Amino acid sequence: MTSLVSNNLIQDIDFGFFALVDPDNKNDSKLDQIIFTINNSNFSCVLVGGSSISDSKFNHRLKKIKNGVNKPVILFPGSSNQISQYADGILFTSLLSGRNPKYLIDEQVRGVELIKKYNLSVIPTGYLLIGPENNKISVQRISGTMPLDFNNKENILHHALAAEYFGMKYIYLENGSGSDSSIKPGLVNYLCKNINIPIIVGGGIKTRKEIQDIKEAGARFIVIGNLLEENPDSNFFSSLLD
Ligand code: 1GP
Repeated sequence: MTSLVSNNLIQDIDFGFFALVDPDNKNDSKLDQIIFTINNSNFSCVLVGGSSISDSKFNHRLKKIKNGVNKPVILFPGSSNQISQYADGILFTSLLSGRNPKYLIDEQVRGVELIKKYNLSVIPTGYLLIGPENNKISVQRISGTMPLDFNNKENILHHALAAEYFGMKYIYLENGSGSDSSIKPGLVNYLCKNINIPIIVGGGIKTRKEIQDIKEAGARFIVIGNLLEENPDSNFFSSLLD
Protein backbone atom coordinates (compact mmCIF):
# COMPACT_ATOMS: atom_id res chain seq x y z
CA MET A 1 0.00 0.00 0.00
CA THR A 2 1.37 3.42 -0.91
CA SER A 3 2.20 5.68 2.02
CA LEU A 4 0.30 8.94 2.28
CA VAL A 5 3.30 10.54 3.97
CA SER A 6 4.86 12.68 1.36
CA ASN A 7 5.46 16.32 0.85
CA ASN A 8 5.23 16.19 -2.90
CA LEU A 9 2.54 18.85 -3.07
CA ILE A 10 5.07 21.50 -2.06
CA GLN A 11 8.48 19.88 -1.96
CA ASP A 12 9.68 21.26 -5.30
CA ILE A 13 8.94 24.87 -4.41
CA ASP A 14 12.10 26.82 -3.52
CA PHE A 15 10.15 29.64 -1.93
CA GLY A 16 6.44 30.33 -1.82
CA PHE A 17 3.42 31.89 -0.18
CA PHE A 18 0.55 30.06 1.46
CA ALA A 19 -2.83 31.74 1.55
CA LEU A 20 -4.61 30.80 4.76
CA VAL A 21 -8.41 30.74 4.69
CA ASP A 22 -10.53 30.19 7.77
CA PRO A 23 -13.40 27.84 6.87
CA ASP A 24 -15.71 29.43 9.44
CA ASN A 25 -18.64 31.64 8.44
CA LYS A 26 -16.74 34.93 8.79
CA ASN A 27 -15.51 34.68 5.19
CA ASP A 28 -18.77 33.69 3.50
CA SER A 29 -19.52 37.08 1.95
CA LYS A 30 -16.05 37.42 0.44
CA LEU A 31 -15.07 33.84 -0.32
CA ASP A 32 -15.45 34.35 -4.09
CA GLN A 33 -13.12 37.34 -3.97
CA ILE A 34 -10.61 35.48 -1.79
CA ILE A 35 -10.59 32.59 -4.28
CA PHE A 36 -10.14 35.01 -7.20
CA THR A 37 -7.20 36.70 -5.49
CA ILE A 38 -5.53 33.39 -4.61
CA ASN A 39 -5.81 32.32 -8.25
CA ASN A 40 -4.53 35.62 -9.61
CA SER A 41 -1.56 36.30 -7.37
CA ASN A 42 1.63 34.53 -6.44
CA PHE A 43 0.29 32.09 -3.83
CA SER A 44 1.68 28.57 -4.19
CA CYS A 45 -1.29 26.95 -2.53
CA VAL A 46 -4.05 27.51 -0.02
CA LEU A 47 -4.15 26.32 3.57
CA VAL A 48 -7.63 25.90 5.01
CA GLY A 49 -8.16 25.78 8.72
CA GLY A 50 -9.13 27.72 11.80
CA SER A 51 -9.49 27.43 15.51
CA SER A 52 -13.15 26.40 15.44
CA ILE A 53 -16.18 26.08 13.17
CA SER A 54 -19.38 27.65 14.44
CA ASP A 55 -21.84 26.02 12.01
CA SER A 56 -22.29 22.91 9.85
CA LYS A 57 -21.02 24.34 6.56
CA PHE A 58 -17.35 23.37 6.84
CA ASN A 59 -17.50 20.84 3.99
CA HIS A 60 -19.63 23.13 1.87
CA ARG A 61 -16.96 25.86 2.09
CA LEU A 62 -14.15 23.39 1.44
CA LYS A 63 -15.94 22.18 -1.67
CA LYS A 64 -16.29 25.73 -2.89
CA ILE A 65 -12.60 26.43 -2.27
CA LYS A 66 -11.47 23.15 -3.86
CA ASN A 67 -13.62 23.72 -6.94
CA GLY A 68 -12.61 27.36 -7.25
CA VAL A 69 -8.89 27.39 -6.51
CA ASN A 70 -6.51 26.24 -9.24
CA LYS A 71 -3.71 25.45 -6.78
CA PRO A 72 -3.27 22.71 -4.17
CA VAL A 73 -5.67 22.87 -1.23
CA ILE A 74 -4.00 21.79 2.00
CA LEU A 75 -5.87 21.35 5.25
CA PHE A 76 -4.40 23.08 8.29
CA PRO A 77 -6.93 21.84 10.82
CA GLY A 78 -7.51 23.32 14.23
CA SER A 79 -8.92 19.94 15.26
CA SER A 80 -9.87 16.52 13.89
CA ASN A 81 -13.28 17.99 12.96
CA GLN A 82 -11.65 19.89 10.11
CA ILE A 83 -10.79 17.05 7.75
CA SER A 84 -12.48 17.03 4.37
CA GLN A 85 -12.39 15.10 1.10
CA TYR A 86 -12.31 18.45 -0.71
CA ALA A 87 -8.56 18.88 -0.29
CA ASP A 88 -5.33 17.55 -1.75
CA GLY A 89 -3.34 17.23 1.42
CA ILE A 90 -2.99 18.05 5.07
CA LEU A 91 -0.36 19.72 7.21
CA PHE A 92 -0.23 17.01 9.84
CA THR A 93 0.93 19.15 12.72
CA SER A 94 1.82 18.42 16.30
CA LEU A 95 1.98 21.40 18.66
CA LEU A 96 5.44 20.56 19.93
CA SER A 97 5.91 23.87 21.72
CA GLY A 98 3.19 22.88 24.19
CA ARG A 99 2.68 19.95 26.49
CA ASN A 100 -1.05 19.45 25.99
CA PRO A 101 -1.60 15.84 24.84
CA LYS A 102 -4.76 16.87 22.98
CA TYR A 103 -2.73 18.85 20.44
CA LEU A 104 0.44 16.78 20.65
CA ILE A 105 -1.22 13.48 19.68
CA ASP A 106 -4.91 13.03 20.62
CA GLU A 107 -6.48 15.05 17.80
CA GLN A 108 -4.05 13.49 15.33
CA VAL A 109 -5.13 9.97 16.34
CA ARG A 110 -8.77 11.02 15.93
CA GLY A 111 -8.06 12.31 12.44
CA VAL A 112 -6.18 9.47 10.79
CA GLU A 113 -9.17 7.40 9.72
CA LEU A 114 -10.55 10.18 7.52
CA ILE A 115 -7.10 11.14 6.23
CA LYS A 116 -6.66 7.57 5.06
CA LYS A 117 -10.18 7.32 3.68
CA TYR A 118 -9.79 10.52 1.66
CA ASN A 119 -6.26 9.62 0.56
CA LEU A 120 -4.91 13.02 1.56
CA SER A 121 -1.20 13.71 1.08
CA VAL A 122 0.25 13.98 4.56
CA ILE A 123 2.86 16.64 5.32
CA PRO A 124 4.26 15.97 8.82
CA THR A 125 4.98 19.32 10.45
CA GLY A 126 6.32 20.40 13.81
CA TYR A 127 4.20 23.33 14.91
CA LEU A 128 5.89 25.80 17.26
CA LEU A 129 4.00 28.63 18.86
CA ILE A 130 6.42 31.48 19.48
CA GLY A 131 5.90 34.68 21.37
CA PRO A 132 6.02 36.68 24.56
CA GLU A 133 3.94 35.16 27.34
CA ASN A 134 1.45 38.01 27.40
CA ASN A 135 0.68 37.63 23.70
CA LYS A 136 -2.87 36.27 24.09
CA ILE A 137 -3.34 34.81 20.66
CA SER A 138 -6.16 32.45 19.85
CA VAL A 139 -4.05 29.33 19.30
CA GLN A 140 -2.59 29.89 22.75
CA ARG A 141 -6.03 30.30 24.30
CA ILE A 142 -7.55 27.34 22.50
CA SER A 143 -4.61 24.97 22.86
CA GLY A 144 -4.15 25.84 26.52
CA THR A 145 -0.41 26.05 25.98
CA MET A 146 2.16 28.77 26.40
CA PRO A 147 4.30 29.85 23.47
CA LEU A 148 8.04 29.40 23.47
CA ASP A 149 9.85 32.57 24.51
CA PHE A 150 11.06 34.18 21.29
CA ASN A 151 14.19 35.40 23.08
CA ASN A 152 15.27 31.87 23.95
CA LYS A 153 16.55 30.80 20.56
CA GLU A 154 18.33 27.76 21.91
CA ASN A 155 15.14 26.34 23.39
CA ILE A 156 13.30 26.95 20.11
CA LEU A 157 16.13 25.22 18.24
CA HIS A 158 15.87 22.20 20.53
CA HIS A 159 12.15 21.92 19.73
CA ALA A 160 12.86 22.25 16.01
CA LEU A 161 15.57 19.58 16.19
CA ALA A 162 13.18 17.27 18.04
CA ALA A 163 10.75 17.68 15.12
CA GLU A 164 13.52 16.97 12.63
CA TYR A 165 14.65 13.89 14.53
CA PHE A 166 11.06 12.63 14.62
CA GLY A 167 11.22 12.74 10.81
CA MET A 168 8.89 15.69 10.35
CA LYS A 169 9.29 17.45 7.01
CA TYR A 170 8.70 21.08 8.04
CA ILE A 171 8.83 23.40 11.03
CA TYR A 172 5.99 25.91 11.26
CA LEU A 173 6.91 28.97 13.33
CA GLU A 174 3.59 30.45 14.43
CA ASN A 175 3.41 33.94 15.82
CA GLY A 176 -0.39 33.76 16.09
CA SER A 177 -3.03 34.76 13.61
CA GLY A 178 -3.64 38.49 13.64
CA SER A 179 -0.65 39.25 15.84
CA ASP A 180 0.64 42.81 15.98
CA SER A 181 4.15 41.57 15.27
CA SER A 182 5.63 38.76 13.21
CA ILE A 183 8.39 36.18 13.70
CA LYS A 184 11.78 37.87 13.86
CA PRO A 185 14.04 37.22 10.84
CA GLY A 186 16.98 36.65 13.20
CA LEU A 187 15.21 33.63 14.67
CA VAL A 188 14.44 32.21 11.22
CA ASN A 189 18.06 32.68 10.18
CA TYR A 190 19.40 31.05 13.36
CA LEU A 191 17.15 28.02 12.93
CA CYS A 192 17.92 27.68 9.21
CA LYS A 193 21.62 27.46 10.02
CA ASN A 194 21.07 24.75 12.59
CA ILE A 195 18.37 22.44 11.21
CA ASN A 196 17.99 20.52 7.98
CA ILE A 197 14.27 20.85 7.30
CA PRO A 198 12.50 23.87 5.77
CA ILE A 199 10.70 26.49 7.80
CA ILE A 200 7.18 27.84 7.34
CA VAL A 201 6.56 31.23 8.98
CA GLY A 202 3.17 32.74 9.77
CA GLY A 203 1.26 35.05 12.03
CA GLY A 204 0.89 38.81 11.81
CA ILE A 205 2.70 39.30 8.49
CA LYS A 206 1.41 42.45 6.80
CA THR A 207 4.14 44.32 4.98
CA ARG A 208 6.51 43.89 2.08
CA LYS A 209 9.42 44.56 4.43
CA GLU A 210 8.43 41.74 6.76
CA ILE A 211 8.05 39.42 3.78
CA GLN A 212 11.44 40.36 2.34
CA ASP A 213 13.22 40.05 5.67
CA ILE A 214 11.68 36.66 6.51
CA LYS A 215 12.38 35.38 3.01
CA GLU A 216 16.00 36.57 3.10
CA ALA A 217 16.40 34.94 6.51
CA GLY A 218 15.74 31.63 4.80
CA ALA A 219 12.05 30.76 5.28
CA ARG A 220 10.73 28.34 2.67
CA PHE A 221 7.10 29.44 2.97
CA ILE A 222 5.34 32.51 4.31
CA VAL A 223 1.70 32.23 5.42
CA ILE A 224 -0.72 35.09 4.97
CA GLY A 225 -4.18 34.84 6.52
CA ASN A 226 -5.75 37.93 8.06
CA LEU A 227 -4.32 40.34 5.52
CA LEU A 228 -5.97 38.38 2.70
CA GLU A 229 -9.27 37.91 4.51
CA GLU A 230 -9.51 41.57 5.47
CA ASN A 231 -8.67 42.93 2.04
CA PRO A 232 -8.85 40.28 -0.69
CA ASP A 233 -7.79 42.67 -3.43
CA SER A 234 -6.01 40.90 -6.27
CA ASN A 235 -4.10 44.01 -7.41
CA PHE A 236 -2.76 44.54 -3.91
CA PHE A 237 -1.61 40.93 -3.63
CA SER A 238 -0.18 40.86 -7.15
CA SER A 239 2.15 43.65 -6.20
CA LEU A 240 2.81 42.50 -2.61
CA LEU A 241 3.81 38.96 -3.63
CA ASP A 242 5.61 39.74 -6.89
C1 1GP B 1 -2.04 31.77 11.43
O1 1GP B 1 0.20 31.88 10.73
C2 1GP B 1 -1.10 32.03 10.31
O2 1GP B 1 -2.03 30.43 11.78
C3 1GP B 1 -1.38 33.31 9.60
O3 1GP B 1 -1.46 34.42 10.43
O4 1GP B 1 -3.65 35.44 9.91
O5 1GP B 1 -1.87 36.80 11.00
O6 1GP B 1 -1.66 36.11 8.61
P1 1GP B 1 -2.20 35.77 9.95
